[in-house]
Amino acid sequence: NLLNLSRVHPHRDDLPYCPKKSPLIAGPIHVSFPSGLTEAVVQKKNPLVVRGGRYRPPDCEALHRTAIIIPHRRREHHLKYLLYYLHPFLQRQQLNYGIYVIHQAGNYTFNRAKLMNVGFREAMKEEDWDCLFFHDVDLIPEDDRNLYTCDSNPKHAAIAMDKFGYQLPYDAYFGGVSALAPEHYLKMNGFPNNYWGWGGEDDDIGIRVSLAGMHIVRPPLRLGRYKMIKHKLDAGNDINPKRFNMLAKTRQTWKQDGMNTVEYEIVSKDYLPLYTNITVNIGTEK
Ligand code: BGN
Repeated sequence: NLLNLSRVHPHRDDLPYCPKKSPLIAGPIHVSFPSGLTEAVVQKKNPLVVRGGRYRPPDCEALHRTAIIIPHRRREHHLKYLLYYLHPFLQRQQLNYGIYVIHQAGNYTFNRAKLMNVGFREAMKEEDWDCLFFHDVDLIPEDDRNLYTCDSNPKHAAIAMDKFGYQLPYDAYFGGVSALAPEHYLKMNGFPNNYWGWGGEDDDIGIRVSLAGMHIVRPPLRLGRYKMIKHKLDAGNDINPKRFNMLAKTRQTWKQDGMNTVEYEIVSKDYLPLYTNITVNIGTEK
């Protein structure tokens, strides 16, 4: 059982709990992409972040433990900016947090949702996280009142992206950044493993939420704002032509494909200064 495997985080008795509402939250963030940014600069600006990209507030015991799961391949440039904004953002929210980058090994077609399943399992082995944020590498939150904590139902956080005119593109949209408690994740059998290439997997995940008897919650539109780092469709992430057919069958497939069937091999796990890097071989389409 995944949840039993996780280590229970000991409470630091000497510290009071953090307040319900962090006094460090500042509201809107001006997001720009300074040239010449390096990971060394990000490290310098975040002296309390420790090995593996972990942090706990220094003067209070956090009320929430959030893991950030970032599926990744050949987007180092984006990752650097995300880390630059995300570390201070999470610290202002007084969270106990860890950042996991799940790096797909090899050149085979990208599989975002399967990488998320890997991230869930590997992160839960390390810590009793009470919330997981599944986070695209190219989305920067623009307001720190958009709390990186979980709700009683799965939460869609990236609801107002600049590329969609700061509106939800369609009612069922569940892409970009979403937050699930471990119980939610297991209840919906995690995410699908068989969406190779761009598109549809986030819609499948949204359908799973309702098939598992839950519903999507969202922060207010003025807070769930994100700036997307501009880029072209990546090589190795072609549009998935099968996505329409697959989506039509989610109701029949979700219990047979997901967390209960995910197979992969860890290639390496590195506790880097700003994040835990997990390189994984997730195989190829069957
Ligand atoms: C949708 C995609 C999502 C994507 C959003 C926003 C599909 C499935 C066929 C209906 N869904 O159209 O995956 O996140 O656009 O770009 O392609």
